[in-house]
Amino acid sequence: MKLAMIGFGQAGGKIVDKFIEYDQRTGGEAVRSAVAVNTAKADLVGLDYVPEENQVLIGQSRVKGHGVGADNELGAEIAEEDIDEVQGAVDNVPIHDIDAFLIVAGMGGGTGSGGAPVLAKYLKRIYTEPVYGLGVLPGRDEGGIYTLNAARSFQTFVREVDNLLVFDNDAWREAGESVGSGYDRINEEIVRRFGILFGAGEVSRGEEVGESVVDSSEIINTLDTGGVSTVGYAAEEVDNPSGGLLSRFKSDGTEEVDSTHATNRITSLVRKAALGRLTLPCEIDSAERSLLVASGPPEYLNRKGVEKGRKWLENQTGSMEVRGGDYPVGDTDQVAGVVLLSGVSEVPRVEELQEVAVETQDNIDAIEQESNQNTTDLIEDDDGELDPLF
Ligand SMILES: Nc1nc2c(ncn2[C@@H]2O[C@H](COP(=O)(O)OP(=O)(O)OP(=O)(O)O)[C@@H](O)[C@H]2O)c(=O)[nH]1
Ligand SMILES: [Mg+2]
Repeated sequence: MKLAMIGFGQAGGKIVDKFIEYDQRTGGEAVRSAVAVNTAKADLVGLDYVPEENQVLIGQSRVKGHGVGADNELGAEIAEEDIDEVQGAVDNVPIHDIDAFLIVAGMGGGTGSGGAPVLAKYLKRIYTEPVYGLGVLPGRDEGGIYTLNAARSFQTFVREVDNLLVFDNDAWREAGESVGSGYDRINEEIVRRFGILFGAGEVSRGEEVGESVVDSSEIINTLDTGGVSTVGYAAEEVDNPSGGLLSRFKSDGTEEVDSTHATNRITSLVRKAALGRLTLPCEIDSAERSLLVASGPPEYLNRKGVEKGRKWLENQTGSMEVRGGDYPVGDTDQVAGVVLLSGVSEVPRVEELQEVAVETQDNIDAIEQESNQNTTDLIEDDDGELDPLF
């Protein structure tokens, strides 16, 4: 699937940068073009792969290139004011050649969490291609302002995009890890999962064609539920290309992969992917639609494994809308199963954020009421009548 990726804010830019690096490393072609938008100059300078002409510094007159300091209302205002500058970079995207837009942003800060929903709304007005989001939720230990930003921005972002793919930093942090090296590891986990998912559906890359290759329209149909999506992943090392313990010899002396083993491997990887740690933990039977992708050397992929995996996933999710297929990758020694669960509704972390958003709104209302009351008290006469202020 060919994407125009737009990284908004620091996390967004770094993750898009990593996607390009991943594509180059694996020969993938998911990132057709890449744009990075930020209010902080230093964050843009730190990018290695997003081309300089596609790096957009917004809000210069307001924050002088120093970022918005986790003020997501300011982030949203600046995005609205400077949307033409973002459009200038989007003009470089060969729209006829992309299947969708993907806006990537951390939901806890100011620039990405405020700006990403504004950009999504704008792109949807101008273009007919689907606009997806990849939203990164902050860790619970990051503090109140980050949770609050995420709580507010998440709801707006879900509303504006055609589907919001979510990665929850909180489910992926590890004790004792420094923030910097932690993000490097986490970003690697992000691009591996979404890289296989979006890399699928590209048969034009001159690789061997698999038995039932995933088409980008199947990814789009799966994401058509709208709402929130999550991704699972599991992989196993194999000997490539000439087999090992799990292979047998063909009559001409060359080795061949045992197809029963290959089938079982795929179905077990699908189970592990769906039942293991998801990018956003949730009840998998609350998914409306799902898609499974089996990726790896073509010898190790087979239709039967995918079919059995699909049946299993139908049972688990209680949904008939389970799509599936191969993503053959010549140059790898891993077979991987990736499961996309779309339109999930039972997500504890999202419910928690919604509660925070409601509570905060109640607090704001209460404070406003109180200050109105104080103002009223100040200008009320002894007779209880309101006097005009001037
Ligand atoms: N997975 C991941 N998350 C990150 C990374 N950097 C930051 N985050 C998360 O993203 C959230 C937002 O941080 P930034 O992206 O730095 O914020 P910003 O959009 O640049 O906004 P301001 O810095 O406030 O202008 C944080 O709360 C972190 O949870 C990263 O490299 N990877
Ligand atoms: Mg920043």
